[in-house]
Amino acid sequence: MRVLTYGTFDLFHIGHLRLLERLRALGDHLTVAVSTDEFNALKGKTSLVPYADRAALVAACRWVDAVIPEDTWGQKRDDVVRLGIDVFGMGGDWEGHFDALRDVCQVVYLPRTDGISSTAIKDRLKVFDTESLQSLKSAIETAQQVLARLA
Ligand code: C2G
Repeated sequence: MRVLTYGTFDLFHIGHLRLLERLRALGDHLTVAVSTDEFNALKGKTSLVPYADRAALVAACRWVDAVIPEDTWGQKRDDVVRLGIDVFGMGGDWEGHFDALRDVCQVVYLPRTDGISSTAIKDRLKVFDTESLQSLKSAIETAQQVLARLA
């Protein structure tokens, strides 16, 4: 059974890994279509990691047998037919979005892994960016000045 999925896979994390592991377990071959940087722009997403590196990281995953680029929303049906896909699978946040493919393959939505996302990782990293550190520094200086006046 050949399985297919799509995604950005920015900052490859355990949620991505657990999804790919479960999708691979549905068959004996898993193809992952990784969103190109240009397609990400269409999705309104900017990834920190460029396409070539995101694709290489996904391709290195033991559960992945092939990686192709995802350039458009509309390529899924052609990919399913061209690649002889039996099962199309996505994480649960996409529940119902791809049911139209049910005439050419099985469609499954698997529960997401809680507590992790590329967005959450980026937000946690934001506290270390120079602007945030600068405002923290000036807040500390202000507090020191107030304390000095109180002393
Ligand atoms: N995912 C997950 N658990 C998480 C985070 C993500 O199971 N904690 C799943 C998502 O549900 C998705 C896959 O991992 O199926 C890839 O997630 P993203 O890289 O965020 O992909 P997305 O932006 O949803 O792109 O045409 C479909 C799109 O390309 C999907």
